[in-house]
Amino acid sequence: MSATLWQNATVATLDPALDTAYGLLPQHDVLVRDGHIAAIAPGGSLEAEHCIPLDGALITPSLVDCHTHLIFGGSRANEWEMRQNGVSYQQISAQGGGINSTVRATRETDEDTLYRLSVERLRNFQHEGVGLMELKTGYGLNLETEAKTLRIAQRLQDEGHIRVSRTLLSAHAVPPEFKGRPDDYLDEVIRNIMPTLWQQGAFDCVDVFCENVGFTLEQTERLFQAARALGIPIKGHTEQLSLLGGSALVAQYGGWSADHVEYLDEAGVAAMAAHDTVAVLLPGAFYFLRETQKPPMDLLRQYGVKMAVASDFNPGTSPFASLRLAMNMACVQFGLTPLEAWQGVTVHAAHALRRDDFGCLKEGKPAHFNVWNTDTPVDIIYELGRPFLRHRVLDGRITN
Ligand code: DI6
Ligand code: FE
Repeated sequence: MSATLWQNATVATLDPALDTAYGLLPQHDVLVRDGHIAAIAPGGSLEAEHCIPLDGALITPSLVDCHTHLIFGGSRANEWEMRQNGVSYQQISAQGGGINSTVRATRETDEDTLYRLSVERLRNFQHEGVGLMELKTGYGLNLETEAKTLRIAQRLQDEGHIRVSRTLLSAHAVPPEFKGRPDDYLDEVIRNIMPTLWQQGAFDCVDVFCENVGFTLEQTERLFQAARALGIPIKGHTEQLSLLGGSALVAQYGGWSADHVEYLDEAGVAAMAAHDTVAVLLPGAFYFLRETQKPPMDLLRQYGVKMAVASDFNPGTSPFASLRLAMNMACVQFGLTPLEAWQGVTVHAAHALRRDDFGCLKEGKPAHFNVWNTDTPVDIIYELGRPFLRHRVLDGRITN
């Protein structure tokens, strides 16, 4: 049995059971045995054959990005340039732009190329200490390409780049071959795409874009009923651009998280609190779309809804491969405290994925943690661009 002692660290456990901010334990040692945290104890009280002195450096849990659309082909940079030059979104859409331009490119890009692109897009997240990432489909919109996307997600984990949670977002948009027939496409998702891929064990949770420009509340519920019948966990993109009641629906179906939630009302907040549905805040899209309606922060706090923060990395509305940037934006734009932002990418993000192997640091959990070149958690959010990460550790092994 090999054991490693990480000595004299400032340990921000983020353990909700501790009553200090950040669950902070200064001058503590962390003992790792067989890939798990065997003990966290005051410095000098533990021994091991292999010691790594840290001189007060910060240890935190691995970061968790619980909402991304990382796997896609093509680029929409040209569309953004057109928009900045005054071309309207309708004109761009009429020329085949928007989500469906990414769908076309994702279908056309071969699997190895798409995999290599994804590895490249992951790199900055790895440098930021992200250990677990949720990856959505939703740029395939047919069985073949949704399956291809999920194989790539699995391969990113199998080849050691990152741990993944795989989400089926086939109900993201209506693909061109079903243009004007959203219910027929939804039938295809419910009868073919979702059950086929679920039977293969290809994904962990199903998602939907419930919005005026996506799927209606009724269509969303039809998807959730079909998912429930198969025992598939659900979540939703809800209340991003308007109030449809999608978040409350997600909660009623016992959903893991309702994501975006800028237009959420008190009834929705209450439903989420009652069902332990996490509110996933996505300030990157809010910023990039120049939105003005902020999530109801005071209500979320008042009802004790857990809040996560994620990158929403995608080519249309949040092309930012940085969870640290999302943390900063969540603080500056939505008014989160730095502590809330830290909880949002650790304990609450792990809960949004129902993954208790990640989240906080405590005895018995897998040793997924980061060592940073600072002793102050707020530095990671405050001084963007400075590469604070010293080590990214997964299952007790240094991965960088
Ligand atoms: N909400 C969004 O902001 C993105 N998807 C979603 O459901 C947009 C994705 C894109 O434009 O490619
Ligand atoms: Fe999204």
